[in-house]
Amino acid sequence: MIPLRQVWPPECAARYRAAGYWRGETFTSFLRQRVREMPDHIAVVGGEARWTFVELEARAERIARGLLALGFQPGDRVVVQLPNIPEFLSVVFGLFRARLVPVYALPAHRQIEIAHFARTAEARGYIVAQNHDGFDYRTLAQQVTAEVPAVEHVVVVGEGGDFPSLDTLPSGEGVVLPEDADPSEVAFLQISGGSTGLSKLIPRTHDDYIYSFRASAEICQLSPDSVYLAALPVAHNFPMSSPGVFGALYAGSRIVLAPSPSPEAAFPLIARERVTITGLVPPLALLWLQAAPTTTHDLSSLQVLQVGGAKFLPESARRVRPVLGCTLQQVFGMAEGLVNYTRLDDPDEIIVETQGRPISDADEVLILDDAGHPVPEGEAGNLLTRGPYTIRAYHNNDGANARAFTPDGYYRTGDVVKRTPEGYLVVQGRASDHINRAGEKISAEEIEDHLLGHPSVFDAAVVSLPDAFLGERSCAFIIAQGEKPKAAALKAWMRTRGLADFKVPDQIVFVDAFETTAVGKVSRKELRANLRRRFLEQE
Ligand code: J2J
Repeated sequence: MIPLRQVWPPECAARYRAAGYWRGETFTSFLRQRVREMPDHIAVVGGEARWTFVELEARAERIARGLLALGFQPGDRVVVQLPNIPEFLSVVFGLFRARLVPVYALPAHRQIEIAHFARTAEARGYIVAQNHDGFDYRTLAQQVTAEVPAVEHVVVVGEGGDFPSLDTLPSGEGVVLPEDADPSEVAFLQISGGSTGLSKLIPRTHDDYIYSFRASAEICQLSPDSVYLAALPVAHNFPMSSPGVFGALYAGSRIVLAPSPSPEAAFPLIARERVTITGLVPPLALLWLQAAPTTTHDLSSLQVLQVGGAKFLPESARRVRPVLGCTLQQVFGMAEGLVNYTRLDDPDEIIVETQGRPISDADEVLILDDAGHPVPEGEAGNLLTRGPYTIRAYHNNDGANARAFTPDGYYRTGDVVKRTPEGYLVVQGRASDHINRAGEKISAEEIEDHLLGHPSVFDAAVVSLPDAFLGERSCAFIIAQGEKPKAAALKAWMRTRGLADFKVPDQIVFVDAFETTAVGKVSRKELRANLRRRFLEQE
């Protein structure tokens, strides 16, 4: 087995270790530690299940043995596509125990995305739930294995049908579990928001990721008395690590998995489990603010509501304390690394007006103009960052690496921010052309590519438009060829492509032509900006 690596320069790595950011822990070793300290503490609640730390570890070990007995080899990558069910945790800790490398897909992903992750990660396995939200993932697994034959093993949580199910894995008696990982190894591959083209894979090490969620748990003041509600899909980096389910388990807190983030599903769980903290994207926070005043469920246990993934506007932010009676924490993070938080004891103005400051003193932040020079303090510029939990390279993607990282290892976030005198960041917008639809990032380019595959589409440009509820919605400007299709038909066709549903354009506008300059075609970026500006002026 050749473990995947994420390379920080040796002197940086040495500094991060000496400063105690990287402590040599792994996912397996920290779970072991909790089992020793608090074996019978309920760690995971979801559906009917209430698992103690001992049970979680025992289940993970059984899965680890079963997967190795099935034929996986340590080092193999396994795409994991599970909703918010307890098995998400037993499966991923099982993978870590077997030294297999999870690749996290969202429940919304479909054939095109999963096949892309499987190919890019060279995955040998795919673990799905039988069913979620009315969708049968076994059908998707059939399609993916037909398209990517290297995916040899599918395991289903629930009834497996043609595939083995988690409950009927071989017992693996006699299978010797491998030694624990080197903490500097890549533990898993996370999915990028995908600002250009298809999503990139983000290799995160035990050292760096555990530091980020351990420090996050401290910032959020988690303790064994805390109860974290995973309302957003746990495969997302935010509910996974900021502090998310892993930060909560690290702190010995209890995690509760909500099947959906809607007030109808989440409020009764908050009341029953006495939830103290949860995280939402802005549109869901708005729904909660709307539903809370008339709910019959007791939400008084809630101490902290985190909001992140997209900009939470100050007018909405101001309503959180009066309506929900808890502290708002703004979270501005990215799966590539850097996470900013407002602190729980910050003055209201900072909590309402800013997206927080970095986790770590070792997070290096640059705010540069387009020519690469630092902007005067307090002015808006492009955010670049490097530090003890920000990656230096994507997995297997030289082109993206050349664009996204500077030669001295800074990650170009694509976000445009200002810094306050206190060192807090205020997100102004972004330089890259993606749509942040309720926290889901959609690449304009990826959607344009699909639209161009339709016989009646001559050209397409996809832009974000402001949306009162979603924050941003996607709008496709289309030049038709031949007979102009109906917008609804075009959307329906997009739905058949095997893409996550959130990528289907919210709005379609037909235009006769795109502008060109005297010199020739304008850049796609300018074209999108112009279309967007003119459309908004007309409204
Ligand atoms: C404005 N834009 C934001 C915010 C993220 C914690 C929280 C969120 C993510 C996440 C995450 C924003 N205001 N509060 O991984 O650990 C936009 C920025 C950023 C991009 C990253 C975490 N919070 N954003 O959203 O990888 O544009 O991570 O660069 O999905 O979301 O998206 P993603």
